[in-house]
Amino acid sequence: MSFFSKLRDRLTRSSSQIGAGLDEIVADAPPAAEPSAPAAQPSAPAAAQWPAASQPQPQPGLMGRLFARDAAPAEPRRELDDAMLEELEDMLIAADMGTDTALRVTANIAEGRMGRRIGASELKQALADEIARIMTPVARPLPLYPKKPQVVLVVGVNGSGKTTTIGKLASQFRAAGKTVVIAAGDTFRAAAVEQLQVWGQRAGVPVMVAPQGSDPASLAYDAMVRAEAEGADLLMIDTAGRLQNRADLMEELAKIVRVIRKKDPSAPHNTLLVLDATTGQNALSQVETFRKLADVSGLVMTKLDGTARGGVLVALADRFGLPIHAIGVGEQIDDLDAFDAGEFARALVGL
Ligand SMILES: Nc1nc2c(ncn2[C@@H]2O[C@H](COP(=O)(O)OP(=O)(O)OP(=O)(O)O)[C@@H](O)[C@H]2O)c(=O)[nH]1
Ligand SMILES: [Mg+2]
Repeated sequence: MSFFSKLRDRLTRSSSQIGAGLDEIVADAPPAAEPSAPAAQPSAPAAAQWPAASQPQPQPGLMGRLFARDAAPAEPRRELDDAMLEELEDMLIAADMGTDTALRVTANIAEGRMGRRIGASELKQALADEIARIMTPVARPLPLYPKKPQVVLVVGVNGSGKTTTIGKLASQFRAAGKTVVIAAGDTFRAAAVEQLQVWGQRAGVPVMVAPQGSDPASLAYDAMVRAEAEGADLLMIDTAGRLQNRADLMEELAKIVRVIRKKDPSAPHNTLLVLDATTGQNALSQVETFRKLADVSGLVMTKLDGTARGGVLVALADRFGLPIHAIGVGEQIDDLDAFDAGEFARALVGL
């Protein structure tokens, strides 16, 4: 199955929330003003009514005309007014797109469409276009440099998917002919080392480990020495998950970076922040915190399968503009792929 089909299948909770939300908003049109209708209409604000009364025949949009040719039943339409925009905004905020982004996206959709009767397909397409426009500049695969070893430091809060992402990336780089070394920088949990060793075996990549409780910074340094000696293309350093509010753990991360730089002042060449899509808006504060400590160069968003909070990726792109290198849609080795803005936008709105 192609990654896009998988994305479309697995993004269902986000896309059904947004897609169904758009259908509902259009279906939720205030009752058309009839000459005999009573003056008081509790559900429709006054502003929503004025054009309805003078509206001539509904103008089908391009999509409407295309579908009409197939003699499909006419798609429900609703006149785009302030009330409808407000519903759209609320729906996008509920889908974790963030208030600022939702406002801007809604304003752009309104442009040139106010007062027109539009159907859900036009609305979905317009939303997908807006999302793709925000996401296209950040859709950039992990850059590869001629520098050997290229040091990739992977950071993030507990359970965000760091270790899994390293396993998936290592296996993909290996398949692309790169030599990779992994450093198991999570020296707190024995299980973490075992987990990485399993991924290493699957990917056919050596995993450097250190005794439990030892200093992860010194393991990182040793791993750099080894990767250099072996002429490896990439060194991926896993780190222990850390809560944003644990100053000691955050300081430890800063130390890893300092020690790596003693060996190579230009390292780490990439600092990947792994974010769990199911955390929704909290991902935004994670980016802020980790950026202060480590020079975060790009993001990986995991667990887009089975969450209705996929909209957070749009908020992240809009707010920080950090490259999104890859997205994860499952636990298997091939459930991670480069981020494609257009595919993501279409999948997210349920097109
Ligand atoms: N459904 C789904 N699960 C994922 C994805 N990525 C990771 N996981 C799962 O999330 C859980 C945590 O992943 P890990 O890779 O161990 O996370 P971590 O950031 O290394 O965790 P700590 O080392 O404890 O901080 C595991 O059960 C993974 O299988 C994904 O894209 N989709
Ligand atoms: Mg881990």
